[in-house]
Amino acid sequence: MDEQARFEMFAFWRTSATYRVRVALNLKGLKADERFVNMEAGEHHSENFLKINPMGAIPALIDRQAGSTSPPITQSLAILEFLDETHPASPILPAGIYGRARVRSLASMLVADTHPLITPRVVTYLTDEAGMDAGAIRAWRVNWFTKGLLAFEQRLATEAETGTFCHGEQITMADICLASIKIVLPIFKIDVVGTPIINRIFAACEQHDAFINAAPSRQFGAPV
Ligand SMILES: N[C@@H](CCC(=O)N[C@@H](CS)C(=O)NCC(=O)O)C(=O)O
Repeated sequence: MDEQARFEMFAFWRTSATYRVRVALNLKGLKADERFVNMEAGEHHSENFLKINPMGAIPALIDRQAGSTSPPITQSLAILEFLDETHPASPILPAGIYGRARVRSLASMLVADTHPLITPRVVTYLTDEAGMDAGAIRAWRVNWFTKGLLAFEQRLATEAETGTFCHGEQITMADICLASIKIVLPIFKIDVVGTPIINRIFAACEQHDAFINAAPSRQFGAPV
């Protein structure tokens, strides 16, 4: 029988936020036993899951070190920081304080200012309460993905720290968050044009096993 992994993660195959954590775990050579939360069946709204995350959002990570179990850690960026603090090898933040601030800022542009606008809970509200039809929902998604990615591209194009990856030659949280947005665009059949640096960086990430193995299509529950 396989040894129990140190981490337990509440996950669903196609979620962008879970992908971020999977990439970070892979980069650091860590494993998590995944607990499948079927979002299509609404399991993230179940009483049991709301005890894990009252926001009803995935992922949530539990650290079960020998002899103790952590409270659920939610919010992918908080989880990435937690993993980086507890497992500093293969860091996902740069060494300098200004670099760290830049990487956190880039990551937040996508995780805090872009992705939340296209989550199922927002789209459900827009459809059911605001009466938006499929065309209006598509325009909404295109708008927020485009605004977020073009602003991100502008920073990459104008800031000297940009390298092979978003911040120099090392994969950081900014690359993880960027890839987490790029991987969901095809699901929505959206193509944001005018982002050559983003495309180059994403192509570099896609060569890396940590990203390859985190691909939604490779996860339990993904359509064959
Ligand atoms: N800011 C959160 C976002 C979590 C989140 O919204 N996850 C999505 C899947 S990518 C979710 O569970 N959505 C449920 C819903 O919107 O109802 C994070 O980065 O962890």
